[in-house]
Amino acid sequence: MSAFVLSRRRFLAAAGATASSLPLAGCDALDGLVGNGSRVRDFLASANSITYRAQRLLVPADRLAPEFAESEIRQGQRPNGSTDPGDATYLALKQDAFAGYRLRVSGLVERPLHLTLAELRNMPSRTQITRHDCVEGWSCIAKWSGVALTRVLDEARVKPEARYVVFHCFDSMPLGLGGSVAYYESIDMLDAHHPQTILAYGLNGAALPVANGAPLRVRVERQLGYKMAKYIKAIEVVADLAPFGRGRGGYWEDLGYDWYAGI
Ligand SMILES: Nc1nc2c(c(=O)[nH]1)N[C@H]1C(S)=C(S)[C@@H](COP(=O)(O)O)O[C@H]1N2
Ligand SMILES: [Mo]
Repeated sequence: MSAFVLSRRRFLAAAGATASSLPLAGCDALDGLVGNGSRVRDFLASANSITYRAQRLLVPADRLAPEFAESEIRQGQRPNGSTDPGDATYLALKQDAFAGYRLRVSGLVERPLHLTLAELRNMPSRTQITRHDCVEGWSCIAKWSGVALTRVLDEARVKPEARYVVFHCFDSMPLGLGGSVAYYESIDMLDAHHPQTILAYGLNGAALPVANGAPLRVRVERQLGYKMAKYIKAIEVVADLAPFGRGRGGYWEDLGYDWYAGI
């Protein structure tokens, strides 16, 4: 089991190093390397599905990620990726301290929802001190507060054919030559219903800062940092990931990272 995890980490480190060591102007190179039908991409994809199935078989569905004591929080959560989205819709909401924010929950649900921050905060909350591992090789221990995603999904009444939860974000990221695309991510229903998967609105005892994804970001504690979408605009429950982006289940996945980033 530990040997398996170790080789998994090594594989991720290697994959991450390849992608991140490409020069910035290398979007083209990256696209070529991991474009549809490329051998590199097919290899990464097949290794990923083996890992995903192996972990789903070996790791109990409800296994908890380690939690820590307050004394183990050594610094603030290091902001990474987007830290100050400039998108017009986001800026308008931020100006008003997110009073106009509504979390949209749609897709394969009986009851689509539009939840205000106050409504989310009034739902039963969960606080957990966990370690965030970024694929770039750094970690941070922080205290996160929010509502369990499973509660929100229960409220929306997920239909039986649901397989994934897609998170749509406010921030846009570079993609291709001068283009940009909204950050998005996805997880399976097993992680969506996991007790530590929360929609967080609090960090280290205060409101979630803009740098870390205000007003709402997801914590998926058994996976790497890039799975934990910040600046969540909407949640869509789906049976298929193909219609989104380039069909790989997330912004970074569309650039060649693993969809399942279990740690
Ligand atoms: N919307 C959005 N979510 C995102 C990112 C981003 O750029 N945009 N970066 C990801 C990555 S790579 C990491 S490590 C974490 C960083 O979260 P933090 O800023 O709270 O440390 O957010 C993830 N979620
Ligand atoms: Mo990351």
